[in-house]
Amino acid sequence: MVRCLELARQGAGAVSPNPMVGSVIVCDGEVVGEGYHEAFGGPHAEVNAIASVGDGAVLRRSTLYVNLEPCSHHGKTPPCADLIVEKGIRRVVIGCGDPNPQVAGRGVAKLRSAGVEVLEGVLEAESKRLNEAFMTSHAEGRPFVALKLAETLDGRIATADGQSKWITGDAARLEVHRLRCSYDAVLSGAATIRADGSRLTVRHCAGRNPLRVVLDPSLSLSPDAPVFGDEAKTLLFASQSMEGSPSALRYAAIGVEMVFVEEGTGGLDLRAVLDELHRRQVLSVLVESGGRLSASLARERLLDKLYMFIAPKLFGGDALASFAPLGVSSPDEAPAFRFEPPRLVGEDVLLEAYTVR
Ligand code: AOF
Ligand code: ZN
Repeated sequence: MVRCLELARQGAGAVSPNPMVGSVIVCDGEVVGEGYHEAFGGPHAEVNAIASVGDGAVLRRSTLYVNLEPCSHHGKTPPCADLIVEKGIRRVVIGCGDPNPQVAGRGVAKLRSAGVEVLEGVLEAESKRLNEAFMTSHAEGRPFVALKLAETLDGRIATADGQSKWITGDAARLEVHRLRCSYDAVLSGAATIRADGSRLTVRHCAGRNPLRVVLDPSLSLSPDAPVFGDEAKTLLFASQSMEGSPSALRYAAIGVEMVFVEEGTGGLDLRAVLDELHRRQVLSVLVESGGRLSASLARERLLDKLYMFIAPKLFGGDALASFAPLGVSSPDEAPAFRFEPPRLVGEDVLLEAYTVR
């Protein structure tokens, strides 16, 4: 199963909105075949693994390992559960169930009713974690939302003068670009984009550019801003009241796609933004923004994960905090997180934390 997960990861950045899946075939204690889901719309992991074993007699004596329940539906490809039965594979070992309502247990049921021995839940937590975006998208009906912060030891993202370049070092910057590749979308607000001259593209490593999502309620950014450059697609969210305005027409003229949503108290209605991204099959969003948007996401309990790059520096209490006021009066009201083991990235520390709900 460890090898399945390793294989599955090779599909990162190429399979969304489908899950990352790897499969290994074992006969008499030896790996005789393997495969993974390589591209969206392409053959599933199980199909590739089975195809890699030429000999039908070997398959009939083998166990198939896969990190996600085999599918039972006719999608862009025929059901993998049927293929497994047809090939006479006797035993299947599964990492975790498939939350896709078209599958959701039916894959396992199909296998069992055909007499295949099925073992479920092997490295289940690791399997769910690998596809956390796919899982959240099905379970919550919205994208998985991660917030990236580059801050000082005292939780500051800019000096009192508003300077934020550069808090963390080169290694952290490279790591952020790697993160961008693995997310379907990168989201930021107009003020941060203006202050940083952000492009929100992947430049320090090889990989595809995610969709850029810009929140600019009053369409204040210039259409010439680097974030609208044509090296990646940008989706611009603005307030409903801007629809048909002269500024909106200027963006339309340069081919930037706009979505108009209602405005709440602290800016655009974030649930409406996430709803729209979900409709567009965006499974995961990496937010790289300022303290106001970070606080709104935390307040509305929309954060699934934090990536905090912490620089060994102090800016002090007059500098800009990573979160605007949250209105937490007692510790038990605070949004709470669970740390992953910390990791040194160059001279900085990367703390990953998951929301505890
Ligand atoms: C994959 N790759 O290796 C497995 C998947 O539209 P389709 O036919 O490609 O089906 C997509 C669904 O199939 C997907 O949402 C998931 O529920 C299931 N399993 N998908 O893309 C794979 N095993
Ligand atoms: Zn399948």
